[in-house]
Amino acid sequence: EEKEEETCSFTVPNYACQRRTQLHHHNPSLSDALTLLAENAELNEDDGRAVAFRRAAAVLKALPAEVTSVSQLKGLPCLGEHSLRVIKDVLKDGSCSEVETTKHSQRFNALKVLTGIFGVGVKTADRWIRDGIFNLQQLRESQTTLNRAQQAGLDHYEDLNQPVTRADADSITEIVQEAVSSLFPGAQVTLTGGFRRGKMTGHDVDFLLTHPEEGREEGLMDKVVSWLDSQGLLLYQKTSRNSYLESRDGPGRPSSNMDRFERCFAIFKLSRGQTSPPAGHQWRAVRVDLVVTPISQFAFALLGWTGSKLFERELRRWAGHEKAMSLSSHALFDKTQVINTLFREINMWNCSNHTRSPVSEAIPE
Ligand code: DCP
Ligand code: MG
Repeated sequence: EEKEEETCSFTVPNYACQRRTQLHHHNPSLSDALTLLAENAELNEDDGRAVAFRRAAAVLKALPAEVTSVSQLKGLPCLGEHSLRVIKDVLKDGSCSEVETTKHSQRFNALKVLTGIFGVGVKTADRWIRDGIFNLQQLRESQTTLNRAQQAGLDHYEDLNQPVTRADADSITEIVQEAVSSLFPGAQVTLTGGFRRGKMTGHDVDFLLTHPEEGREEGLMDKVVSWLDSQGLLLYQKTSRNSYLESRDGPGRPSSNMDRFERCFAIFKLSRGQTSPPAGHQWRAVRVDLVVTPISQFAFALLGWTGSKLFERELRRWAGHEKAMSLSSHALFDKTQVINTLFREINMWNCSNHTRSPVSEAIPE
């Protein structure tokens, strides 16, 4: 009887957004191995493979006990041949040669260090590697021209690759809160991202700003950013405006991963007293994202910005495949109704112009 229990297999729902996943779980060595391969795939712009490894890692994180044999995984979703091979190796030898080779490869490490610079993506990092630049020292010594973001990223590399603590996040929340409520009474600040999920550390601090009256959020970002800047609290900032209505994937087509809210990518200068910078330092640099949303889209923005990235991706996939709905950080659409509305509009246009006979609706309501 005991033996049967030992080899008893697990079941988990198909989509990550249907599962409860704890930060601390039973299979860290397996999920770490798969996550490293996902990271490597991302650094090599192989998104399909990256998502497959991320999904496999997420399944292992959701299991109620430690896996001791691959036979327990029979019938679980998201575990492809490649992931199963990695799992089998780790269970048998404690490590997987593909993971070890990747972990020690020059290209993987160079890509990690270079994309670890704020403002540097995989394309830039890959170009630098082809130019013989593999680390920060080589980058500093080279004649490479950096843009403003990359220069700030390189200047504050140490700080920005140091985890942001909950205390840092709280200090920054206070600062942003103070700025917003003195400049825009009634406007609201909400901490999102990993800290909203209860994580104790993160790579940045994410905020949503809104105003309970639609339209009153206009001008909020400019004022807040100017105030923060005038107080000497910003080491870097770049603000992009809201482009939702004019975008190709605008209201009816929320397809792209990136949302289109007005957004500020900033690097805060957080002083001693506000938090605990490294010993001997008076302040530390912290990455902060500020996003402004009209109240009518706030719920979707809050859901979309709480993460994790895989959770959001899976929630959208579930909405699309299982509910025929389209979810973004801006809105939730019933796809059948959107299509029918389109057909109705075409018919109205055709009939009023007497050009064609009506087309039928695609999906009966
Ligand atoms: N997000 C998104 N699409 C974007 C930007 C963000 O879906 N273009 C969502 C998913 C993220 C959340 O917003 O979980 C915040 O982004 P972060 O990159 O800051 O991720 P986390 O806050 O989850 O992680 P960390 O703790 O490392 O900051
Ligand atoms: Mg974050």
